[in-house]
Amino acid sequence: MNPPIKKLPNCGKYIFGGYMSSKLTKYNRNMKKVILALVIFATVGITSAMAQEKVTMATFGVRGNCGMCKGTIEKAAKAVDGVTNAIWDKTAKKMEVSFDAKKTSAMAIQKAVAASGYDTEKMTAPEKAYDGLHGCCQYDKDQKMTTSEKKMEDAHKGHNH
Ligand SMILES: [Cu+2]
Repeated sequence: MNPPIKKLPNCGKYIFGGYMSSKLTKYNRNMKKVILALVIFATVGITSAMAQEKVTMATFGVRGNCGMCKGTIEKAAKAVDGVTNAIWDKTAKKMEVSFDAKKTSAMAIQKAVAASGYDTEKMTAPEKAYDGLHGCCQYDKDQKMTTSEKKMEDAHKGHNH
């Protein structure tokens, strides 16, 4: 790998010095390349982030029981084109989604989730899909879920004021 070093009497030092400095320049050139690459990387990253559509977030209620439900619900939502994230809260029976509003809508995501067997705030799961769920996942159809609009009302249900 080393470039051949010519062995000339009394000149060894110079040649070696030249070799070292050429290595150093190479190193500097490589550093420049690395820095340039980083700058390009950062620029491309920033540009694409700016070009990216604004992420829309939505929250809606989804019924379900367990971790298996969570998997199915989130998978169904994420399968919708434009959805970037979906998190279902087992306790609150609530779904949080992030999506590109140019590609999809909260309603379309609710439809997809319902089609997988789970009732959402606005969509009821088809009987067939519900029946196809694992026994432990067949949630109570009257199960309370956190709804985006009726949160206060629900919280105040049971006590009069
Ligand atoms: Cu389940």
